[in-house]
Amino acid sequence: MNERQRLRRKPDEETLKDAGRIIKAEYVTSAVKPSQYPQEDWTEIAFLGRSNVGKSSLINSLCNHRGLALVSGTPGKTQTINFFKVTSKFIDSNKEEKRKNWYLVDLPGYGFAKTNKGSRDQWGRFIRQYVEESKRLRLLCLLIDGRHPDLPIDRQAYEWLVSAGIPLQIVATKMDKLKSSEAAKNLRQLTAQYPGLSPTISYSSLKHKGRAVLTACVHSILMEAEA
Ligand SMILES: Nc1nc2c(ncn2[C@@H]2O[C@H](COP(=O)(O)OP(=O)(O)OP(=O)(O)O)[C@@H](O)[C@H]2O)c(=O)[nH]1
Ligand SMILES: [Mg+2]
Repeated sequence: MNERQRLRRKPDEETLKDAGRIIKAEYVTSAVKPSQYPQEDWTEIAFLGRSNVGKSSLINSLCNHRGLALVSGTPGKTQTINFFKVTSKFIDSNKEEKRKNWYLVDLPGYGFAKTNKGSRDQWGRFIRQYVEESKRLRLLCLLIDGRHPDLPIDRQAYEWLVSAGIPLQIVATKMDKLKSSEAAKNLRQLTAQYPGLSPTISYSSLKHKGRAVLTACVHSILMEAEA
């Protein structure tokens, strides 16, 4: 784990209050190779996780935009790298209001059992190429189902991303499905086994819980990118 990936503190109330909000989000393009990536020089923040982990739901919840990313009952829906232009409004370190455009990058999910070997290899190539070639990727949010904190496939993804040197934030999804004692235990486990920029963020897209904390995390990266 390098300096950019080190564990930080959980944001306090003051930070959350000034965290700002996402005021606009729209789909821009889908890509399967670098020549198709959009060209604007905006910070990119990517979202990745096992297929069906709740990635599209979380993107819609975070951006407060139902229908932005396609939610489905059939795993393996997202097969391309999808770029969304997002506009955020937040208070910067000088207490001034700022608007900033960035790309939210929706990466195809991994571990879909029915995917054949050809598609799995293609998945690896897409992601590897994106992660290794994108010059503007500043944070990758790795989504892990809060009910299943120790799946080997998530460990593999985590270890590969750490070795690729990308700053990571772990986000536990579908937390509304857990009792509070189990939720606390699984969050502790996730933070201990998968260190990231800050402790694992607990998220429920159904209840929009965790949105302020994740927004604060994303906006702190945008502010840093500006500095
Ligand atoms: N209860 C609950 N259900 C959720 C939550 N997030 C997602 N789901 C459900 O989980 C299923 C998969 O959600 P998606 O958001 O499509 O998951 P995905 O990771 O984008 O899936 P693929 O793109 O197909 O790999 C859907 O039936 C969602 O309604 C959540 O926070 N709480
Ligand atoms: Mg999806």
